[in-house]
Amino acid sequence: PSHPGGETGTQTLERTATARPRLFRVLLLNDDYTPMDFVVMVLARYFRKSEQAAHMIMLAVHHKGQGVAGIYPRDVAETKVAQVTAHARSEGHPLMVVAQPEP
Ligand code: NFA
Repeated sequence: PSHPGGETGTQTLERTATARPRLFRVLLLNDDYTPMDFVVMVLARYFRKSEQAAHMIMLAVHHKGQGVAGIYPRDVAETKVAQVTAHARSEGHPLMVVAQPEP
């Protein structure tokens, strides 16, 4: 890169901003009390899943203990965790949602 000032001694190497953000998984954790229909609604509304996909993911969480609702940059993932947690608590459900960095 050229330096119009013509200073010597240091040089900043330019690099096009191609680094991709680290991605985070948003996980839903199973519990014994949150209604299945609420989990399906969450997957459809906050994670843009079809009703059919939402139902399949809900059942996978129910049977396996946890499952991936979506994968996003950190700020998006943390916002979804906060929004879904607030919605669940406002309806009295214990649903747990967490963000976890992709390996
Ligand atoms: N296990 C819950 C029930 O039987 C349903 C559920 C699924 C909860 C997925 C949380 C996550 N009502």
